[in-house]
Order: sequence, then structure tokens, then C-alpha cells
Amino acid sequence: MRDLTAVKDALKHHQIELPSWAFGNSGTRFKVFGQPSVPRNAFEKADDAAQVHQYTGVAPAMAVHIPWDRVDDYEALAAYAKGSGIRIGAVNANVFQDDDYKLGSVCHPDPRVRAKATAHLLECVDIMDATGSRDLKLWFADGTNYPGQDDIAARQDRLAEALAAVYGRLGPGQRLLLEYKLFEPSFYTTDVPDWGAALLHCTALGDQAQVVVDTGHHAPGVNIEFIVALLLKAGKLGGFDFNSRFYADDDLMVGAADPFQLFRIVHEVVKAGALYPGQQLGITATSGSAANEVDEKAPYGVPNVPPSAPPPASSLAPASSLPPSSHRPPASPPPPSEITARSAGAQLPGIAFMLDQCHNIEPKIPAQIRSVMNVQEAVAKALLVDQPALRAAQRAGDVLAANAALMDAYNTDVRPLLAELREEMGLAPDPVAAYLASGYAAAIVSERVGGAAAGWGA
Ligand code: RM4
Ligand code: MN
Repeated sequence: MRDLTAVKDALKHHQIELPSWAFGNSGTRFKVFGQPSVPRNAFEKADDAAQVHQYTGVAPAMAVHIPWDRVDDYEALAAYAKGSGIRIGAVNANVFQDDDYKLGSVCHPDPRVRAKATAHLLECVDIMDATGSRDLKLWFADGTNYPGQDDIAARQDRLAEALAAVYGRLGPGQRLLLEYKLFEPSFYTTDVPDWGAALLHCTALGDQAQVVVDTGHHAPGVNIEFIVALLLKAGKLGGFDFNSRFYADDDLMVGAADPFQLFRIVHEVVKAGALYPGQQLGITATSGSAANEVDEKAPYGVPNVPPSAPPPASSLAPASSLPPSSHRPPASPPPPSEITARSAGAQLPGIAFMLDQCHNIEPKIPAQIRSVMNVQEAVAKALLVDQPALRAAQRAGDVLAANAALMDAYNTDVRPLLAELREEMGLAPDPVAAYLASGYAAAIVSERVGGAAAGWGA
């Protein structure tokens, strides 16, 4: 029998971060279809994000994207968000929409352009200081279109140098999150194309640098949960950019295209005790010893938390200056005390569960609510996996029983459980219906007249 109280408790602790840009106009390279009532600035985006949190109760942070969300007073923006019941989440840098960046930003062959791009990244850390944001999220459009266009290895050195400068500027408790993407806008090489490249750079930088997995940034057929499992083991999973794709980087609502993949990804997180700081391992088990079977081999021995203070500047060497890995001493295993602490469900990671989506044709606020609900459904199902039964089947080599343990959870209709959870939290059981009935959508249509609607490039 599953402990549904513990499952609901975990769901109450799990937080999802909303992207400010999801509330603005967006489109494809063919057309942006504007929508009435779209926010005109970051404050109005915070109003809309607060609506999503109001009806779901689990989305108390809004990521910002600079310069799209540039304001005169970032402390005022943070205070405004706080007054609306949310906080400012990751600060996303934008070094891909300036004429100077045609051949790249921090990897550009011209040092003047690299310096300009690095200055913007450092400005984003200033904004983190002002807003109290923990995470700097970096995605680079850098790459090349033609063989021979630039030197692949030299571009890596330039990237490492810029990342080291930014990393050295981080304060205690702040993180640099590096996001990879297979291709686009570059079509021949991309400078951070995959988790291997991102991991190499983050490892060279130090504990405060971690990798972001955007679910739309892989080749078709890539097993994303495998990547997630390995990054978790290395203590290097900083967060997700959740969205769905049918073809490339489609940025559709998370859980729309492949809810089973989302479940499989989240299941790896739940198993690692990384759903939220302090998540108990084996949350669905009936007895403590059975629940902690997973710890016998200490699969997640590396703590996934940033240290309280950054390493000294002298250790911030660019990746390219490191000796080959075979010449480095092997990473030492975590001390036993750490494993014990993990087993007790003590200090655990701060993975950012961010959405990165664009609502080109659907109304934006209910689409964000739907996305949050889709993530919650995947998390609920992952929490329902009978871990002791799964382990037992795996150990016995019982392929069908092991697969059934996963599928039983995935095929559970968790919507009644989530409705019950919301009622316990003082929320309406159906967040989309409650939002639609609230009158907010009509109110912002009449209020937001004049000014320029936010959108791509706004
Ligand atoms: C990129 C990447 C980044 C996002 C930009 C707008 O493809 O996913 O996370 O900030 O798009
Ligand atoms: Mn992304």
C-alpha cells in the first residue's frame, strides 16, 4: 500500500519555475501572432506569473530574461514580485540578439565582441544580487554554419575563459547553470551542443557550476533520463528547462508531446531524492529499511548542492588549461558521513524545475497552468512507483515485473489525488477552470491598452 499522505506532502514541497517570456508574444520565424492583454513589461509578467501560482500553489518563481525584462530598478521588481506572492528565479542572459553576435558572442573571434558579451553576463550577476536570484542561466547561440568557418578548439578556449570570468564573480550560494543545445541557430557546429560539453566546462569551473537539461535540445530518440541519471550521480544537474517537442526545439507545453518521457525523467529525480531539498528517499515504501534499499550502493553519493562559498579565484582556470583527465587525480569518493546524511534525507539538491516554453497560438496564462499541472502529474506518478517492488524485480532479473512496477505507476490516474491535494492547500481542484472563471483574462484585455506588448526581442 502506498503512503499517499507522504506523496501529497512531497508534491506540496516540489516547486516549478515559470519563464517570464512565456507570457509575452512569440511565434515562429514565419509569423508572431499577437494576443490581446499581453504584458508590456516585467511587472505585468510578474502579475501573470502570480496568477499561475495562485491557482496551482506550486509555482512561486518567475525566471527573467535580460534584456527582455530590463527595468530601471531590479530591487523594485523583486519587491513587486514578492508582493504578488512570487520571487524572481533564474536570470537568463541574452547574447544572441545583437548585430555584433553574428559570428558568436563569448566564442566570437573578435576579442571586442567577446568582452561585450562577457560584460552582459556579469551584468546579469549584478541583477541576481539585486533580485536575490540564485541562478544565472546561460545558453549560447554560438557556433558556425560552415566547415572551416572558425577553429572549433579555439572557440572552446574562448568559451572557457568567459565562463571562468563569470564564475569568479558569483557570490556565495549563487550558481552558474550552463544549458546545451544540439543545433540552431548554428547548423554546422554549436559550441555547447550536448551534456558532455556542458559537463566538461562545469566540472572545470567548480561546484557552483551545473548543467541545465532543456528537454527540447536533443536529437530525436536520445534517452534524456539516462543523461539526467548521470548528471545526478555527478552532482551536476542544476535544473531543467521543460518543454515538449515533436521535431526540433518546438517549445510546446511540457507533457503535451510525450508525457511518458517526462515521467521517466522525473522518476530519476525522485529516485535520487532530488525533487526538493530534504526529499526522503523511498517515500512510497511501507517500511524504512525497504525504502532505503536504494542506498546500499550509494548511487547518488555526490551532494548536488552548491557550497556556501565560491572557490578561490586561483582555482578558476579555463577548461583548456586543465591537464588531460588521465593526469588528474581521480575524484575522491564522498565521505561516509555524507552518504549517511543523504540516506537520512538531510541536505539535498536545489534543482531548478523551470519551464521554457512559448505559447504561440494558445492563451498564455492557462497554458502555463496546464504545463504546471502536467509536471505535477508526472511527479505524482513517479512518486507512486513502488520502489521496493521495483528493486526486488530488478535484483531477481524479472524483466516483466520490473517494467510493470513502472507502468503501474505511470498508468495510474493521479488527477483525483491532485484535486484532493489542491483542496488540502485551499485551492480549487481544477486550476484552469478556476482561472477562467476569475475574470482576470477579461480584466487585463481592458487594462493593457497602449504601450508595446512584450515579445521576442521586446
Ligand atoms: C534557447 C534556450 C534558452 C532560452 C532561449 C529563448 O533555445 O532554450 O533557454 O532562453 O531559447
Ligand atoms: Mn531552454
